[in-house]
Amino acid sequence: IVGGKETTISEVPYLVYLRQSGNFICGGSLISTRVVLSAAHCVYGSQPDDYTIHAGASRLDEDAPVVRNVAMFHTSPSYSATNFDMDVALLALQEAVFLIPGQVTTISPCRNPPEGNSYARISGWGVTRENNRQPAEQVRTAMVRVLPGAECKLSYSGYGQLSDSMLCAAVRGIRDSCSGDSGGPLVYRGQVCGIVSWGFGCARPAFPGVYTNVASGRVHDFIEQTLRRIGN
Ligand code: 4AZ
Repeated sequence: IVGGKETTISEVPYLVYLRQSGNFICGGSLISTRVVLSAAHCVYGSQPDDYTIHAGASRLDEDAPVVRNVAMFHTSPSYSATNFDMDVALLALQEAVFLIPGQVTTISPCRNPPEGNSYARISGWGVTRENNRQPAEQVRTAMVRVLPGAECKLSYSGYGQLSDSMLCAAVRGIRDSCSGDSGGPLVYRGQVCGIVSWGFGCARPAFPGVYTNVASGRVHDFIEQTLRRIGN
């Protein structure tokens, strides 16, 4: 997170992080006790048994109170590793994350996309400057502006097509998600409306962060159908 501030996991209790082979790689959101919503690019080409999900921890350097293995990935068959269309994945956990009140809770996928120019919360352990290499040790958060669709498209005209499965958010030049925040939530009115996906650099005035638009038809259908299929 660029331009944000430190917070604690109790303020964002649905936020988890993913490790692959022991290394921090991405964020995610608990949408039920056994399912994490994240980005397809966080798991693409990898195996579930290389991953662990860490919940209830504010810091990367502490032992998380809840660590779970991943039973299965569900990635949209429409995911494109070239243009990040449909950058959404559901991670089915081997065991439930027990809900300790006030410590770990779930968040629902968004049904209606946030209106342009509304503000939404992003959070994660990603780098605090574009050129940093190390993630933040303590979880961070920022409020960012959801851009009207036309402003989003205009920002990336010349960099290929933005699809209806994407939305843009940032405070241009000041606040943005960045490397390591991928897979984590953009939260509006208590629901997860975006998944950190991609962008050109971080907090550049001309280039907002791009998020998977959870309420868009194709993304919402994929989430609903997958949850029904795996029995949630
Ligand atoms: C990344 O590399 C990344 N500014 C995540 C978010 C953004 C850019 C890059 C958006 O994971």
